[in-house]
Amino acid sequence: MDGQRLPGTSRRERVVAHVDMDCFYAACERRREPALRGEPLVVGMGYEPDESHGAVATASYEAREYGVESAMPISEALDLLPRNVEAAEAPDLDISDAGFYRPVDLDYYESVAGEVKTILQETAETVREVSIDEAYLDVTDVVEWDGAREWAATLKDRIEASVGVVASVGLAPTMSAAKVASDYDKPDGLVVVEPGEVREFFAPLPVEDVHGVGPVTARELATMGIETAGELADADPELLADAFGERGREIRRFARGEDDRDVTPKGDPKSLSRESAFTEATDDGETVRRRVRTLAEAVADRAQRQEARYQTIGIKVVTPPFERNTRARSLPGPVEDPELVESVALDLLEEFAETEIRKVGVRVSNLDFSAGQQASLDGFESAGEESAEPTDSPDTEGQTDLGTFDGSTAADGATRLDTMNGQTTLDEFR
Ligand code: DCP
Ligand code: MG
Repeated sequence: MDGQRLPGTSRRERVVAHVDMDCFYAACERRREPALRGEPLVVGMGYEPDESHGAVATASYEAREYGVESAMPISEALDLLPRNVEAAEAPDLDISDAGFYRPVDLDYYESVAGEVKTILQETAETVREVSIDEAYLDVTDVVEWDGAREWAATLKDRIEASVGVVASVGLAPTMSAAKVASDYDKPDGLVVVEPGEVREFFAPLPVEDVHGVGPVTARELATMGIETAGELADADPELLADAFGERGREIRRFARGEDDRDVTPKGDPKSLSRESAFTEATDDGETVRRRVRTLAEAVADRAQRQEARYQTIGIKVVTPPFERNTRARSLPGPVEDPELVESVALDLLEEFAETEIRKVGVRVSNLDFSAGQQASLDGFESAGEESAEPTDSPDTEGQTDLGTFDGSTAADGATRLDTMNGQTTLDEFR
């Protein structure tokens, strides 16, 4: 959630996954034109058939063997890898050393990316999308290190089977290590770096692989005799601070595998939530209720500070080992009412009386930010008609299941309703 810890709670080592699709634009082209599979394929920005202008957006791994790479001018790519159609006609060219070229079709790639992201949102509690083909997932609650490889293999299979493109996945206790891990064995990679192995994993890698180190910093580090992440990890922090300021210390920390960043969804919040784990799972109702009251207060306070009103109030209950249960209740209209957050949360919690619980959370969603804006703009009191989101579907007697507790990053507020395990699942997604 937001990384802050409440007093008396513990935080387990996180499990972060980084998912990055292999030669994504080329993979999309192959999905709709299967004859391109296994062939050298170049996707060009500004590319036109029979012309040589434009730049390479991506190249399939077969085309990369000819030296074709992203951002290269198409004219240069054509020198390395002639067009298939031309090679077929030219006596001096060998068709087996030629490739296919296609222009970029971003709308199509975005639709494919949307299918992948839907799977990711369904898989993980928190998803941070960082580009069209890349996302971080916090999967601390759904996977343990013992089962990490199998979990990632299942995710990869699911993406390939239902979307038809291949993802490389890295799992590690930090975002920066997970990113390097997903890139480590591309294509079709699956690399797990367990806690305690991060520094060893980084050590032999070039400094460019460390988060925050670009080509310029890498060149400067090289002049200081620092070429690998291991050398950066062992470098004198004062020297690094002299050369790069505070950032110098930071890249050293990243090279040592220290990275406290939390996986947080991007964009406007679609929900506000707080959660908290018990040091040991408990079935003591009063202990759990007390924690839920604290969380409800914290969430209501945050909503107030952000001038957000809410129409849905929900809880999350995690039972051992990692089973997530979410319940929510929708109100007829948006409110700002801390006492209601507490009473609804406690009410929903009753279903779990005498259940052993390891973690609880409280969330408000279906947010409406219009009140504050309108008041400050024209002094009108908002009745909430201008809600930023469409209204949630009605709750079925508290049985509504909020698919991703805090992972909704919907920019357009699209709301999907489908059925899972016989319960209504309400899943906000992009
Ligand atoms: N892209 C682009 N121009 C670049 C780099 C990338 O247009 N200079 C586009 C095309 C890629 C997509 O973004 O398909 C994703 O970028 P990646 O860096 O993830 O590259 P790929 O997915 O193509 O390859 P990889 O298998 O290395 O991830
Ligand atoms: Mg990629």
